[in-house]
Amino acid sequence: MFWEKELECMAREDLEQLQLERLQSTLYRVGTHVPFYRQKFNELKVDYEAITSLDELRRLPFTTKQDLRNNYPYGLFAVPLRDVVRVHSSSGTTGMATVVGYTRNDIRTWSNLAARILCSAGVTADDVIQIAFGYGLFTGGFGLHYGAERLGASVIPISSGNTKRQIQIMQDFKTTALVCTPSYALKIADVMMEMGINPNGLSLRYGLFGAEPWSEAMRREINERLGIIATDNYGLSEVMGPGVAGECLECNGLHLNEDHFLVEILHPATLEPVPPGEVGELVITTLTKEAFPVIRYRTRDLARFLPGDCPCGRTLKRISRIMGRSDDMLIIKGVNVFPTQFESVLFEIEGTQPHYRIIVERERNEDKVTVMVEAVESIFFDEMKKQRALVETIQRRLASELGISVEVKLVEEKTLERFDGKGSRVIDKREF
Ligand code: DLL
Repeated sequence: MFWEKELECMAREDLEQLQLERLQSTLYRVGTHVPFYRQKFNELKVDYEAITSLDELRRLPFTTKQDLRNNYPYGLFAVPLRDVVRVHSSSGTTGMATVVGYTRNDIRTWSNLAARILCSAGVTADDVIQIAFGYGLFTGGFGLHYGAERLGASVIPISSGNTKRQIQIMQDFKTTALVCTPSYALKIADVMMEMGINPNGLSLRYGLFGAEPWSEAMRREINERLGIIATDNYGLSEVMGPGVAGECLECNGLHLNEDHFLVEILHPATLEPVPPGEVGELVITTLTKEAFPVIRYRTRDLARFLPGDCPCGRTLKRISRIMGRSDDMLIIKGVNVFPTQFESVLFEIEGTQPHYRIIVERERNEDKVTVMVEAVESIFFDEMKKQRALVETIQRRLASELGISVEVKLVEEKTLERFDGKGSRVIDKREF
């Protein structure tokens, strides 16, 4: 099922021609309207009007989060405020927030791309879609809301939180698609169990999750517990919000909306392209944004291009799940690991619940990692031997798959805090 088949299934040659034309007009837009870019182009002696191939993208300057902060709040806008109909702000998980703006056309494009994401993940005009992302400065709620309306689905703009009410509404309004963070989907599944509600008795069929890293193991868990098909979708406010990339029902990587975004995958240190199929940092250039175009924005998000064609027929390139942000990577005793790698191991072990925390400390000049994980209730009534065996299994699996030794603490069910929005499962107490 396609939203814009002629664009989603374009021949590569035609797509590249479209990208080049759009890149040229974006460069003109920022070169003439944004002093920051005009200055950067001058410094690097880039004549943006002479860019005639996509390969020349590599000559263009990067944009970083710091550049956005230096130009807070409106310095990078390419249109006067009079033409801006909406502002949003990044969640500011890693420091001061940044502000982004949209023209009326930008909102139209965004709604269209969000509709494209929803449609490829199975949602149609016949669906009742519950949007449990926060509405506000965060782009998740409004972005997917406008997309769902554009698609013609019936939208329940419930926002996040108040989980029991979410479930009540899901039951009463016969919700067929749930949109939120994967962490919140798990919380909803937990609370549903507590309320004695069987998800099979609901109308829920699809779940579209994003805004934070998650693992294949977590997808399986959510699919089983809610009885749905869960897909992943990716975006960031600096570039637009949700709608940058999303999975189709093949559930095998996220199609990039390449007609609106040029995506490079670069080595985070050398900033050279990584060899095909290797993991690197996504660097994104917007091709159609009017109010807030960005050139080579360094997202810090790590992923790889997936090879091969997708059986769905879309020709838009796919990326893997986002493994994490380069700033989330933990270096433990010199080994690089991402929280999602812990998650993949923990979710596979019988006797544990999908709730955990990773605590990193420094003791006598050595990194020490403690993993707190919720265990099924029965284990605490069993002999100590069983608890010990579970702890040892977790330690062994983490050691063999991540190459680090950790302490494991089993905690009772429901002792770790749940998340309504983006989860944060790492507590790093080391001082650098
Ligand atoms: O999280 C936009 C969004 C809303 C995407 C709803 C999808 C659904 P920000 O608050 O600016 O925007 O945060 C962006 O979140 O750089 C990634 O690190 C992370 N992120 C977003 N989607 C995913 C995903 C929204 N599917 C930051 N997988 C990004 C992993 C994700 N990380």
